[in-house]
Amino acid sequence: SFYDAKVINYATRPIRPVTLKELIRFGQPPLSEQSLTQCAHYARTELPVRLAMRVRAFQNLPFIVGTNPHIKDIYRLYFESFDSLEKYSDLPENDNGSDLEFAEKLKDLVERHADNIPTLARGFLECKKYMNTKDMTAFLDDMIHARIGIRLIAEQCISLIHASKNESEDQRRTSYIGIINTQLSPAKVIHHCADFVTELCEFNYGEAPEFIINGHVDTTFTYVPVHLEYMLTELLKNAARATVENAKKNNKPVPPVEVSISHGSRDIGIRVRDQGGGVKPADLNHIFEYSYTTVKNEDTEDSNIFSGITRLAMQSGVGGPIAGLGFGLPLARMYARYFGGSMTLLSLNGYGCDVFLKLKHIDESLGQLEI
Ligand code: W6P
Repeated sequence: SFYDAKVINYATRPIRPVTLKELIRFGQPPLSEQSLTQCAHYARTELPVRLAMRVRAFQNLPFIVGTNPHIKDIYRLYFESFDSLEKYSDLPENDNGSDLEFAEKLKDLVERHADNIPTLARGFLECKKYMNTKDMTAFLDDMIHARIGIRLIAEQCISLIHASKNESEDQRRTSYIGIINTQLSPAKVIHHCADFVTELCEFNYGEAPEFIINGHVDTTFTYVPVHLEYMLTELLKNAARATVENAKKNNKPVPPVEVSISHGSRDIGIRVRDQGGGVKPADLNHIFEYSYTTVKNEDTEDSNIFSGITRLAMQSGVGGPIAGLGFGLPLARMYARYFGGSMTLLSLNGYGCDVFLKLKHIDESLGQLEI
């Protein structure tokens, strides 16, 4: 049809990768009309291409999977988003008269796609018998990776457009460039996440481990704060859960979780060390798989890889039972890898786990940024 041809036309265009440098370049203060125009132009031309690629990915799923109501919902959402942004893509580069209208469109897009991941998870849970794990993993990896990029572009653009429309003394003083913080303190983020996890843990178990934060606690770097918060919350939740459950099992006091920070020449390192008994060798290779969980599922004997999803969806609210290893860890690692970092788990079976989070910092090369 006419629509298919249009989607294919966009989906086969090359994409421009998103990097922290690129996102910063658009918002380098003082925020000029020109840099804003460049960001809006990038979003207007790039998002329809990326959305069209997502539409194609859904169209390439096995037919029966595409008929699942959850999956069909998300497919429709991508199609409608492509359709509503596509008309902006051919505006001339310096037509910024409609920037605010465009920013509103982007906000709507970001909000409407907020629950995509749990919805997709539910859809694939229902379709697991029609698709093998490898294809499903590849689809989800690709989808989630693309989603991170799409949201970064949209949110950076929204943020810069709004900053430019109400430029105040206040905004010029902050260390933010759009959604990026150029002076993000890992220690502060760890404290914040540890407080949240402590509350969650005390609510669920009546006790929580102490979090010890040491190493380069005064360091700062350039990063997307919400990404770091997501990764750390996920790691601290898992460390705390293993620690408390292991202590209860052995009738021992709850040992602390140690979080160490390093500022290396290439990356910021964060090591989360727990004494939660470690991960069983049989589970070790599955820890970063979608919906694999070591939490025992009481209501079903289905130990399949996707059995954790329904429970995960119920647990997503604050105060609910502490999450297992559902979508949380694979997503956290995806965020770590997005800008060239890594997340590695090492287990001392019977004692505890070390998780190494490494994030590339771009601060050294910022001076050479060509504008
Ligand atoms: C565990 C399992 C795990 C996953 C992620 C982070 C910490 C931990 N500790 O036992």
